[in-house]
Amino acid sequence: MNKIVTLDEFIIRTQKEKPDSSGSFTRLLRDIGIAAKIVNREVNKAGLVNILGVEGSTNSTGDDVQKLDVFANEKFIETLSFSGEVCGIASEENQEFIPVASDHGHNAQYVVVMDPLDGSSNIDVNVSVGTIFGIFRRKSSVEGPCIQEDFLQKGTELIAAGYVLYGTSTLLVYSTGDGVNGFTLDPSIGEFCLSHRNIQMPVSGNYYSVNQGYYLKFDLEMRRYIDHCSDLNYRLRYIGSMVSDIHRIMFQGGIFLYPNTRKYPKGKLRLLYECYPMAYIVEQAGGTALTCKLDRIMDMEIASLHQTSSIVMGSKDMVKDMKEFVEKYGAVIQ
Ligand code: AHM
Ligand code: MG
Repeated sequence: MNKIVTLDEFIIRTQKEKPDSSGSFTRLLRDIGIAAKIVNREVNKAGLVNILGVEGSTNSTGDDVQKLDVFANEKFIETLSFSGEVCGIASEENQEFIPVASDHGHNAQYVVVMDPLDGSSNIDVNVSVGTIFGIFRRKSSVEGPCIQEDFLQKGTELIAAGYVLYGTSTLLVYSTGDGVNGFTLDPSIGEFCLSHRNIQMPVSGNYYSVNQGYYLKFDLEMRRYIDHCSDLNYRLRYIGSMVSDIHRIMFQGGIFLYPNTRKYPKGKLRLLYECYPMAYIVEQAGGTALTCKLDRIMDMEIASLHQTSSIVMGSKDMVKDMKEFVEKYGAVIQ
């Protein structure tokens, strides 16, 4: 029987191999794992919310029943704030970044960006949701509080990123820049255990994932590419939770698209909290992540915390095909 490798063991082991490892990054990654477990517990109880009390009300034990995305946001912020390794957090749920008080974040070198519960439309109906996170080394001096520039870094500056999928099982997938590994939560021991070592995305596949309901609002080149996917009998899968949709593609190959629409001319998904970290993981697994204008997501300049982008990512050869459609039809007046 193979020995189980827990997330904590794996993090310690792999970080020890790095010559300049101080231990603080190790502790930060472990804390993200802890926050994910706490959120997972609540996600699993979500179906009981109408029995235990309606969201926004007070339940029988006198506690406020919170919306799950608010709960997840609070838990991640709380756990990271007390870790001592983080000087600031930027969350999709908060307009501004949150500096960590100096007694907890004293000499802390990292900032975390996150979407605590992505796929929010799925929450109330028990369909998979996820957490997305990215870690940057701060730009500002460790002597003072964090500043906006610590967060407004390009995807190429990420030193780690990952996601948690709260699905049929709960998985934590992350990378520190040398491949992608996945850990499945074993509820019987309450530990994330290494289940998917060195994940490699297939170079091609036959799944495409896009909100086809917006088809008429997409630019011509995207419509032509989607027609092409349909012509080839690719299988359409769209959960409405990017983490879940990308997770399928990580293992089975495929392409995920959230193009600009008339409603969202610059795209809907947030560069900092969603696009950069997922692009980091996809690239680390051998895939490609571009905007619909064919710029590499990781190289996109960022000017504000909640900046959005169009995005197309997935299997290398499929993104290459999509590129040809943009090159062919992109300049055509519609
Ligand atoms: P959220 O952060 O508010 O949950 O929005 C992000 C989600 C993605 O996970 C998903 O791919 C997309 O929004 C779904 O949007 P739509 O319903 O417009 O297709
Ligand atoms: Mg989101």
